Amino acid sequence: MNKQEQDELKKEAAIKAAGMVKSGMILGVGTGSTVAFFIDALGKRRKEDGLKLKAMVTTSSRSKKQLESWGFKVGKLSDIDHVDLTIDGSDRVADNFDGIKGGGGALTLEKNVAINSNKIIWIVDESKLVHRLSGFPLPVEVLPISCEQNFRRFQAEGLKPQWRMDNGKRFVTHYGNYIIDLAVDPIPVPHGLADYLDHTVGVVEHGLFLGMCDEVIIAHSNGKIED
Ligand code: ABF
Repeated sequence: MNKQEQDELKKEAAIKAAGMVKSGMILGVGTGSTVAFFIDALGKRRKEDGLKLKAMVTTSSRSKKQLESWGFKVGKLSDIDHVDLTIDGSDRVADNFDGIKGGGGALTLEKNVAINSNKIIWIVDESKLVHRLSGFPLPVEVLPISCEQNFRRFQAEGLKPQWRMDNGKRFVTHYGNYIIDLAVDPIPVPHGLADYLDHTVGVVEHGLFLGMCDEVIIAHSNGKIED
């Protein structure tokens, strides 16, 4: 499947998701190339159907900029009580809807929005589907103050750590942290690894989104949209 065909699939999944948003909702909008198509479709609904949301939060400055270009007012998560529905992308989705996210570096805010959302829908093309979490390095956001120690710790655990790089320098997240991508593939026991990372001092957040997603909208290469 070439990029244009993949983009077409992403667009179809995004349009279906945009149709599920109702006026009066507090909406969470994620990050990524599929979500970018979702934002355009949402903007058209605002323009053509008069969609009016009660509030909106997003998970990255690039989504915020695109939403504002459509005239949406984007608030802060700390200013709202909860999110009714969050629409986001994902890097991998397993049969049980567990996911690997954070390929774009926004995993910390993505997880904070997700954990405060009543419902989560991921929009993906079929290339993201796996039977068990695999095929994509697991992003781990780490504090700079102990990042070298944690890198060595992950190495010793056989987690195959790699620094996320950006133009020859270490990628720096919105919060001034680094990302270590763990090339462990497949992830043998996702909950076990999530628990290990949750209890590793210096780890800010990781890209294992387990038991959080309620629905996946999948665009298949045969043109079918599966919900
Ligand atoms: C985002 O969606 C990130 O977690 C992830 O990197 C991205 C992947 O989506 P896409 O393939 O559509 O860019 O939420």
